[in-house]
Order: sequence, then structure tokens, then C-alpha cells
Amino acid sequence: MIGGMYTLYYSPGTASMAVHQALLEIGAPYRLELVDFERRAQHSAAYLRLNPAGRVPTLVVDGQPYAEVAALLLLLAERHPDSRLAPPAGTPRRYEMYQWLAYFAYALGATYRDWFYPRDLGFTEHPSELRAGLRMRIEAVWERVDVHLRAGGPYLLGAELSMADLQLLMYMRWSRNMPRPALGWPALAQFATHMRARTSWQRLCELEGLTEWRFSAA
Ligand SMILES: N[C@@H](CCC(=O)N[C@@H](CS)C(=O)NCC(=O)O)C(=O)O
Repeated sequence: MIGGMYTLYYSPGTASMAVHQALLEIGAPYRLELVDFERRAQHSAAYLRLNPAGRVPTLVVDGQPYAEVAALLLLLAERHPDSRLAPPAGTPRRYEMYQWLAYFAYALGATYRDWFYPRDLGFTEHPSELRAGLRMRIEAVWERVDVHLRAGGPYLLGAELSMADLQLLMYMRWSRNMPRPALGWPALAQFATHMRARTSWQRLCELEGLTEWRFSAA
């Protein structure tokens, strides 16, 4: 394990969650810095120096800030090979994990961004056709992952937990108020039950003050 204290710039329940959970799984020393969205702190000059996009998460590693959930999960996997949150480098299983991380980043991360931030697309509210299209894209991911987990779960890589599972769990939680939440797919519901039983998830919920979607697969 590489030493040194990480600093995670976060906002509760947002894209910083998976990175926060990874730090807890690893047991690495870290400090949390709240980016207060209510005060629009993500757009303050000081924060934009760390993260020019004005988004969370930002992870400061050895004094250097880095962004993007998938990249941060890979960074942590590389720096903490003993944490077993990624198969060994250079193996087919590792490459499978890369595939999931990249797939979730574009198919869920980017689509959710459009779902939650209509202003990015020039709207104050989504036209209904656009909303339906975004919903369809997200549900297509649940369908695909459900089939995959049914064939060989409980985790994305079978028996081994990996960074991609933390990323998936975060995105699943975000669907909780959507017309058809991810828990409506049976293998995904089972996956969530496994994942939400983990100490790291429960601790994460405590630390971020998250009460919704916390425990059993309701
Ligand atoms: N592509 C980025 C997306 C990050 C992102 O959109 N974060 C949201 C929270 S979920 C954010 O910071 N929103 C504040 C804003 O856009 O003002 C990633 O994967 O890290």
C-alpha cells in the first residue's frame, strides 16, 4: 500500500460515493472535505482550481487533484493492490473490470448527468420525449447487467468484489426515485442486498448522513 493521506472532496449521495466507499473498503487514511452544493461551493474559485469542471468527486493524492469516478477507482485499485478490489494487473479479469468501469461511466454516468441536470442540455425541464429516452437508456443497462449477474454473480466479476461493483451500486441507488428503480430487476436486487450488507456501505451511509435506500432490498 502506498502511504499518505487522501483528501476527498464530496457531496453526500452524489458521484463521490463510490470513491468514498472504495476508501473505506481499502482502509486508507483520508480526510473528507464537504463541497456544499446549497452554497454552490462547486463553482467557487478555490474549488474550480482543483476541479475546473466544478463537480465532485475530486481526490487529492500527494498534493495533486484528480477527477472522474472511474479514473479515481482505477487509481485507488492501482495504489492498493492488496485491498483486493481489482484482479491482478495484466489478467483477463482485470480487463473485464476496465470494461465495466468504462461502460458504467458512459452508459450510466453520462446519462444520469442528463437526467439530473436538464440545464446542461439547455432546458429548465426535460421535454417528455427526452426524459423517456434517458429513462430507456438507463433501464437498458439494468436489463443487461441483470442478465449478466443472473448468469454468474453475485458480483460483476463472479465471486470477486471489484471497484466496478461499488460504481454500479452508487448508480443503482440514484435510480430509487425513477419510474422503474434498479431494484425491480431480481439479480440486481440480490446484488444490492449483498452490497448493502457490507460494513463499508453502512459506514458510508452514516458518514454521509444517508437514510434512504440504506439497508434491505425493500
Ligand atoms: N463525470 C463525472 C461526473 C461528476 C458529476 O456530475 N458530479 C455531480 C454530482 S453527482 C456534480 O458535481 N454536480 C454539481 C454541479 O454540476 O454543479 C464523474 O464521473 O466523476
